[in-house]
Amino acid sequence: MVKKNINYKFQKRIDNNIKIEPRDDMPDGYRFHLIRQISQHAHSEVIGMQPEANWITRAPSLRSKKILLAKVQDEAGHGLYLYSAAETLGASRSDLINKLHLKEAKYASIFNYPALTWSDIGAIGWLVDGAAITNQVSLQKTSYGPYSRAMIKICKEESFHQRQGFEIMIKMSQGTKEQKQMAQDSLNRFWWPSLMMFGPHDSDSTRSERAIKWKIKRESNDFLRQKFIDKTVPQADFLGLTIPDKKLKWNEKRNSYDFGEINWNEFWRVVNGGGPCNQKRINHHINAHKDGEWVRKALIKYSEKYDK
Ligand code: BYC
Repeated sequence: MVKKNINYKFQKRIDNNIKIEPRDDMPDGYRFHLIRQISQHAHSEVIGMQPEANWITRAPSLRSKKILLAKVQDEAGHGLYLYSAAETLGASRSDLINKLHLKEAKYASIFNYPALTWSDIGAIGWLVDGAAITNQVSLQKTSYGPYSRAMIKICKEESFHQRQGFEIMIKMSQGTKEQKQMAQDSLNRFWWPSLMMFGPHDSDSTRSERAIKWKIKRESNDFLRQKFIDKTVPQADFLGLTIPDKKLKWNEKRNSYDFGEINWNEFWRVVNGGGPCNQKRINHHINAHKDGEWVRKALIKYSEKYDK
């Protein structure tokens, strides 16, 4: 009876768009759903540093090196805001990281694809950050206060990241024939995995129903994917590049683009650990985490000594 009452009151707050804060009563299901999503989001930010960091030493100019360095640092910051938001729900950061290392927690499938050329760094900024912003703008209105506030700050930085990527794509596509070909090749490889970032079709999205009821998610996977396609196709036209989808066509009636079927077998294979770089990404994270152990120990000692 008491539990029923809590759930009723809670849903009423959600329906009235009142943010839920860490000390408020909340159903266990809401808490666990958020810890799962926020921690996976945090893992994505941190694992997402790897393909880009791979190019810091090879950036073609000092200017592009400084910008890329700042972007990769921003991603680490996003991870920190998000782990902190998960901690406000009672999760422990070391547990969350442990789950990542044991492959019990997911992170965005896109980061299991390699960044092979400099123009891949452009495509990542343009498409991957572009897709991430489309999703995260809607998450700014998520029902959990700390997550929603983290999203506001993250979106400001992500829009700079998207422009960094688009600037590289402009340079490459207006460069030599070979450079334009490199830009096209990056678009060919990153287009479909970027569409997969939005998750499975709504009909296969097991988490959506509760997430939408609790206003954790404000828009569905398919809605956001369509929004991203509609805004990105004109950008590809501007670059003079071709989106690798023969079925892509403007639909007057829907006022949107129709597009081809995503390879869902590939999506689930990559999500479940079978992508080109899954093992490499996790190994790298495990090693970096071990290397950083002395820093964590030193911080604990310092706080035992001085933070009384
Ligand atoms: N990759 O029921 P569904 C960035 C999983 S990083 C892997 O639709 P949900 C950046 C899903 O977790 C930005 N797994 O789930 C960083 C679920 O698995 P479990 C990353 C995926 O949660 C560095 C199952 O499939 N953004 O910007 O309702 C450099 C069923 O799916 C994926 C976020 O994390 C996927 N693509 O919806 C550059 C946004 N899709 O947990 C850029 C926050 C689905 O049941 N997250 N799965 O085992 C979300 O908005 C939602 O969690 C999702 C999925 C839309 C991703």
